[in-house]
Amino acid sequence: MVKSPSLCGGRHEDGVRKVFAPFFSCCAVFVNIKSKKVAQKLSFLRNFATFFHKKLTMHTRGAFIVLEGCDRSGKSTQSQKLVDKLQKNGVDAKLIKFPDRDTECGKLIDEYLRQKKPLTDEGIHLLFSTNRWEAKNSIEESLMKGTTLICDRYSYSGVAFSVAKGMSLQWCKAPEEGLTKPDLVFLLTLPIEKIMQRGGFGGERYEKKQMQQEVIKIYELLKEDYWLEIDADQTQEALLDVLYNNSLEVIRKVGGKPLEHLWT
Ligand code: T5A
Repeated sequence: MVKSPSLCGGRHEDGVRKVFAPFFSCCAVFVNIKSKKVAQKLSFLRNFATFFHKKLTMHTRGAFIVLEGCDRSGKSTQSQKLVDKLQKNGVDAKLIKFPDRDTECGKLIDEYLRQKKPLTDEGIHLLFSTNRWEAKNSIEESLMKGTTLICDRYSYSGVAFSVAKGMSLQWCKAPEEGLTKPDLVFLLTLPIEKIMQRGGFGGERYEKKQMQQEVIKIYELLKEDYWLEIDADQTQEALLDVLYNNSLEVIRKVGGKPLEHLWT
């Protein structure tokens, strides 16, 4: 299975670093000031101390994990549950979501989605993208501090919903270029009939059968090797287990990996 989550960029790792990093630094310095002869004899100890010093001071970042899927596929429910479960198990994790309806630009998006405000397709597409650019710095700061981010929708929603309306794929991807690339994308899939039976479907602008069917097709085009398609037609508990186990694996793997950026 996976390494203990407390060792995956969590608070405990910081504690271990704080206690042992100075110790190994002292070892390295102490071994350095010994006479050449002794130092030669003890060179293995210096290498050992330096190795562990590097290991303990190496930067460990958080993972960027995105949940995508059609409307009502259960993304918000599972994103919250996943963050709760990670936190309970000692992982430094935080929930973010797009659109973020609380920013100035998010308020315009909210009015558009609730059919209170008309906008051109291009206009709303760029607003959704701006909403993500507003958060880019804080996303990267959190990840570099070791916080794992669970993100409810991201650029793939932006592209899928706009292309489903008939816009060009290339045009829609362009404003997303340079945003932080996720380490893992979960695509929650569910037959359209089941989606329509779920609570609240039909209230917002895009919650229409044909639109959602088109969105599913575009997601298929966007899939890459860091995506994992998950059958969302299962109990919330069973679904959470799948998401949690796969998230832990990625959190363990991203450790010292640099951040990458979208579609470059
Ligand atoms: N959009 C978004 C764009 O066009 N461009 C963009 O760039 C972005 C980011 C709003 C719209 O904006 C579009 C896409 C959307 O049309 P939103 O704010 O994410 O996006 O929409 P919400 O209405 O908040 O969320 P969704 O409609 O996407 O629903 P979720 O989050 O997938 O589903 P959730 O968790 O709210 O669950 C829906 C219902 O199903 C039940 C829940 O209790 C709830 O009643 N449920 C289950 N029932 C049975 N079994 C399970 N396993 C269940 N899990 C949840």
